[in-house]
Amino acid sequence: MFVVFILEFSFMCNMIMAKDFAVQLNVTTSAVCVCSLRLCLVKCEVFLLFCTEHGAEDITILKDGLAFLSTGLKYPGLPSFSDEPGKLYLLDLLHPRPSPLELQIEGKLDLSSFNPHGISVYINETDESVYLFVVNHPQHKSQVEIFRLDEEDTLVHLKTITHPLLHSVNDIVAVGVESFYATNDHAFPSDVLHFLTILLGLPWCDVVYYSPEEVKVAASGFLSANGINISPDKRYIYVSDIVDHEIDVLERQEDKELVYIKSVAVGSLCDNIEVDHRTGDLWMGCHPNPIKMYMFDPEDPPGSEVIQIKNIHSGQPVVSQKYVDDGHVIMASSVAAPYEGKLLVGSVFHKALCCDLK
Ligand SMILES: *[C@@H]1O[C@H](CO)[C@@H](O)[C@H](O)[C@H]1NC(C)=O
Ligand SMILES: *[C@@H]1O[C@H](CO)[C@@H](O)[C@H](O)[C@H]1NC(C)=O
Ligand SMILES: [Ca+2]
Ligand SMILES: [Ca+2]
Ligand SMILES: [Ca+2]
Repeated sequence: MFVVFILEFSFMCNMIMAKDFAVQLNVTTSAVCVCSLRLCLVKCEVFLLFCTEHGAEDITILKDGLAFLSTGLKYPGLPSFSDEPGKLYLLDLLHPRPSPLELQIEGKLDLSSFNPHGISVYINETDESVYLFVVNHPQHKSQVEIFRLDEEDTLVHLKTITHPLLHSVNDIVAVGVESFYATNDHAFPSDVLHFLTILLGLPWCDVVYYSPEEVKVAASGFLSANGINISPDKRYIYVSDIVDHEIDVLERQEDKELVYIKSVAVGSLCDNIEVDHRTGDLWMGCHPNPIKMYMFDPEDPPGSEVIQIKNIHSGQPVVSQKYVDDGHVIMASSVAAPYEGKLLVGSVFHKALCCDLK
């Protein structure tokens, strides 16, 4: 209970200290006035994963239209409407009527405590094998699971990775069959100490590089590092510094360090980042009012917001809001993944939407 209170309080403080608090409140209350909302809403189909609603915290889509969904996250302080373990789903967007297919997991992984969070895919271009990397929190610990996709609906569990530097992992981006960059959303595993860093505005969260040969802090200086992804040319890494309301651009170096290039303000608390394979545009599922996530009230639900950044490497990146919702269609959006005119929107504990972008 104490931890829940601390988390709620920390988010309240962030919101109150945020420079654009008023604007954000407006986003939720005036949601229905935004034209793009109507356009998108009319064309969104709602997927209910299972018959109830278990969230799809992270989603990523391959170039051939296969989408992976991570569902059923249990995160301290946030609602979860299921006692069942988390599951991974596959959705074929090229199918005329896509519907989520549960992925079967083979291997030694304990499925009864499976609690999947951020995900990322790595493809070996030589033999086209697909590796799925999943942040997992059994008993609220942090570890990374690596799977290989075999046949159509089976994931073979290859490896569990734990390391003291990987203490509060939120999301990952795979850069090899056994290597990745991971964000820590807490500066310390302890909620109380983390809360203090947020309250004092200390940007002590980091991004960690992992490979079997080397594990190290690759970048630091984040208030709370959440979503992470990579540019289509693999040169840049994007990190959502969620509490700081910005997306940070970092450049990869030979020695695996990430060098800070710039930050792009997004005016919202953006969670996961997906990158359009063709255009390089960034798409984020964001939380316009996270207080409502922590103090969950079905009568006054948390809203959702999808933000896109075009031309992020230019002198003038274009930040635009592509979808907003006061929570009556989808609550707590955490990811927005584009694919050939379609957009999948997932959420921390609610459902997933499939929208047509027109
Ligand atoms: C909120 O939105 C209304 C209507 O769009 C606008 O008139 C008002 O100035 C906005 N308030 C803030 C604080 O942005
Ligand atoms: C990629 O696949 C090829 C062909 O199967 C294999 O020889 C190679 O070792 C793989 N690369 C990695 C990094 O596993
Ligand atoms: Ca991810
Ligand atoms: Ca920052
Ligand atoms: Ca996240």
